[in-house]
Amino acid sequence: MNSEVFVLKRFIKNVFALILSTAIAFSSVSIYTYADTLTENICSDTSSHSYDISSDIHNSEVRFSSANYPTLKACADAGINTLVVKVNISSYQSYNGQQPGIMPFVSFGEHWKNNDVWVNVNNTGSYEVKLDFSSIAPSSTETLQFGVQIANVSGPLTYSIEQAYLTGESNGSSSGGSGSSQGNTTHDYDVDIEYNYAKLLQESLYLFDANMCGNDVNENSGFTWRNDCHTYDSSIQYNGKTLDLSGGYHDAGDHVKFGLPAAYASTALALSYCQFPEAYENTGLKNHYDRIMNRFVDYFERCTVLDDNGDAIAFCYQVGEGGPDHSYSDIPENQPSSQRGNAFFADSSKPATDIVCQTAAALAIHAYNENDTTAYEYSKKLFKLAEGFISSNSADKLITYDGCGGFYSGTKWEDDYVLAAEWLYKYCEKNNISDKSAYYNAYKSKISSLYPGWVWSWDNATLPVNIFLLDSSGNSSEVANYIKGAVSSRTNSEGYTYFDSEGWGCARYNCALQACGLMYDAVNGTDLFGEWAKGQMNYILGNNSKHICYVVGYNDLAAKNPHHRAAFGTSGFPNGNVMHSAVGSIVGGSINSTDFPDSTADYKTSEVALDYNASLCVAAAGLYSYTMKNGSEEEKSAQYFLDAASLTDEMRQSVVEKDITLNDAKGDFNNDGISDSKDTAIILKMITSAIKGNGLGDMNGNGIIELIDAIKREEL
Ligand SMILES: [Ca+2]
Ligand SMILES: [Ca+2]
Ligand SMILES: [Ca+2]
Ligand SMILES: [Ca+2]
Ligand SMILES: [Zn+2]
Repeated sequence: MNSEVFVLKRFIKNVFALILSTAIAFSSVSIYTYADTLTENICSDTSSHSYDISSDIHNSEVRFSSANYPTLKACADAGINTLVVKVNISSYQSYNGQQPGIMPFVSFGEHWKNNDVWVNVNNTGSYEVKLDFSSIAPSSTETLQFGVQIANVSGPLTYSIEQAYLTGESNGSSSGGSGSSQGNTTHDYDVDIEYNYAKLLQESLYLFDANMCGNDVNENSGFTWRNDCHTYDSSIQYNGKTLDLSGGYHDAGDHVKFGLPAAYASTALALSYCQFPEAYENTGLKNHYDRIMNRFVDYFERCTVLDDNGDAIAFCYQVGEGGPDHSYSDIPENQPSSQRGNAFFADSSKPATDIVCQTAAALAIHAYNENDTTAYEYSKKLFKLAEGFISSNSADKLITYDGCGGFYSGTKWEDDYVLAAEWLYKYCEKNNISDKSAYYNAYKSKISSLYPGWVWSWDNATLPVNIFLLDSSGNSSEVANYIKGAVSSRTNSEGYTYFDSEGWGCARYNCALQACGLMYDAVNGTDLFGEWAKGQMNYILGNNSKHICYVVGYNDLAAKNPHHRAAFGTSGFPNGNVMHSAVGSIVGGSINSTDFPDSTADYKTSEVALDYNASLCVAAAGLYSYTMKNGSEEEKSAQYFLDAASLTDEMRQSVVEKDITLNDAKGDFNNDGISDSKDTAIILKMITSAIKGNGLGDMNGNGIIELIDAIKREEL
């Protein structure tokens, strides 16, 4: 695995907002109102301007304002929903080999939003860019500016704005208000698939078994192919204290224990049970859920460093590092401590307010669900630790990238802070604890500025914070508006709604958007998103033009080559010869199913991860509940979970027993094109692990995997 190619892993494009303080801006304010009142010119200065963009800025932006439409609310009231800008670029250079591009945007209060619209610039000339901003905070009364940013350029840059205007042109295609339901957008591809969300939920929990870490994996993982690993995490130093930070879960196909996605995954899992308890209780899955959730909680509690008074002074937000971990390319059980990397702690010198708050939220929701007083105490301690960070640092110094930069670089902590405050409040209210007023005040201090601005992810909780409001001061109706806006502007020709962050994890974001729609309905007693979510999930299960199912092991159409080193069972990228089936894990997938190669080497589309499966769990649980309430008799009867015996068989099946094309004539069992000692190692592993290879590794063809086969491979 090449560590360099992981540098931008799961990085999201809206980080451009961060660099705006250094942007160059000029403003043109003369307003011409056309006869058609829905079209308003907002730019009078069409002359060309030249800039010498210094190397540390590499972008330039122009801003406009409109006296008639000074806020997003004024736009929404008048039916204005689209910004159109024509930019003529007469000279530019790309910055550091990166792709130059143009982004139309709106800016209001502290917010900067472009709905991820980006147009590549590959030549000089004229470009027209459009931004449909109807889903962005339509009730905001903060001062509004419109603009375009030209990014990834270095000077000299010369361009003019030929035209900039506002229109109501997308009215016809944009969705209605929060009152009308979002119908199914997918097509029927006539595929014979069972749409069983109970089985889907049951299997999706097993990703957590595949990713268990510690000295008790052997006895706890549902997969026989997982064993104890990284046991040396039990002795980690922090300021003279020795901490046992073994346990928990690997992040993805790699083995680092990253803070943000673990906090997200446990938050999502706890919310799935909180909102849809029947999905676990009616299907016999509560025990498995408990085993997974308790492991997260136990790990987070041990990651919390207490002083003699029992107050939290630090929180370990990461064990292991991407660099050394990605230069190691074998199963977790064999990873030496020399390729583990360091552990990282949030404390007064390195506040990681987003991670600490998101973890506090997970613990608070778990405490609320299970009446777990210890989890509540730890949630409270972590929230207090975060409040200490906030009171002694300026707002822009409250996130650290130490150890996780380039992998999970958080951009905002206020969302996580409010999510934690909401659930601490709910726990206190349920248990008559007077501390609830402090949590209410914390919530109140931030909630009105937290507009839904991106799908729910490890970096952005603005959708869920506006679903679980404590009063009417949030942006509840904008949750529904945001989801409908995303469906209208981000749906492919097959009806699948995609979010794409540099190509990573489309299916995960799709499930997270489903999850938000289904939770919104559950909280508000509405029925806006059930049919739409069902169509999306059925697409994921194989109802698409390529007939590909993105959930490993769910059916015969399922992806067979997830990027997951433990499942590889061997070193390298054993495409086609993945040894173990990581049943239940959802791969990243692609924007269009026709672009999905099902290859271990294409990790942007094939990797699996904690946050991916947690999003899947919420959506699957929500769809189970929705179907049992609203489905036809046929749909309801398709909802059943597998009995323990058949589940065990399925879970423990090895992919090499299936119809994989083997390349064993040359002794190249991991399909990396060379026959070498790695292939011998596969034979040796098969001898000791009782995996039956259907011919794989049987060099002398006598039907038995034995030492002589390894020797024959070595003789090649
Ligand atoms: Ca053990
Ligand atoms: Ca955040
Ligand atoms: Ca090989
Ligand atoms: Ca043999
Ligand atoms: Zn491990």
